[in-house]
Amino acid sequence: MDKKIIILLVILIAAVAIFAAFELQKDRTVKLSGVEIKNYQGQKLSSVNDFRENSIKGPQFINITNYHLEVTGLVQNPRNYTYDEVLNHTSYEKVVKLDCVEGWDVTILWQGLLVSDLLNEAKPLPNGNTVIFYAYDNYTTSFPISYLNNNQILLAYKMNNVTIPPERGFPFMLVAESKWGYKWIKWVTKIEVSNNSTYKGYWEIRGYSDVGDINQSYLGG
Ligand SMILES: Nc1nc2c(c(=O)[nH]1)N[C@H]1C(S)=C(S)[C@@H](COP(=O)(O)O)O[C@H]1N2
Ligand SMILES: [Mo]
Repeated sequence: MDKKIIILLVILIAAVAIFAAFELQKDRTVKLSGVEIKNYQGQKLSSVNDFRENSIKGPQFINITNYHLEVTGLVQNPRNYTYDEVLNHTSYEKVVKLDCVEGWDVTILWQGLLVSDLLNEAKPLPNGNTVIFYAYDNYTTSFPISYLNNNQILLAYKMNNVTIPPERGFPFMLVAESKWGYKWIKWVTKIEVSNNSTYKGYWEIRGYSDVGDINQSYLGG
């Protein structure tokens, strides 16, 4: 081979290596729009940065100007909310721990609205026994409607007092209290009332428990 070509190749490989090394050095810290709180009523909280990013398609960056949250399916009154319209509901907060099946957990102060308030506005039909959540990355998961109505389940827009960052599910993440992390759907775009009580979401179809209770194994069930 021509000497010049070999030199050029060496330079090219070196450039790629330097670029890759630089990318790896980049700060992986999630940027926040405020000061995250670390304690709540004497309880020590985890940080937004203590999560491990393992989403099926990586972080999703939703443009809020085009965003809508749809509440649809077996309802009398289907709704299509803008981000501000969703925020314009009574807000609630509670400290809840998320347990991922990978073995890590985070304890966070969540702020959001009650899923049951959205459902009440849409007026589920009597045969609507299941609620299917859809996300921007095509992730889905589902719950019995009674779980959402009886446990004050939050659709969160803030964690530790700051707006949920894109990496963690902006604009909305479901706080699926007492359920494994894979039921805590991020980047929620649609809430569908259904009569399909055996619906299986993204991980459920791949063998994870549909009930997904943290006091039971996530495999089978
Ligand atoms: N839309 C969407 N929501 C999702 C996921 C995902 O891949 N896509 N991953 C789930 C899993 S497995 C966990 S543990 C939690 C927290 O994930 P994170 O640490 O990647 O934020 O989000 C859940 N919600
Ligand atoms: Mo997870």
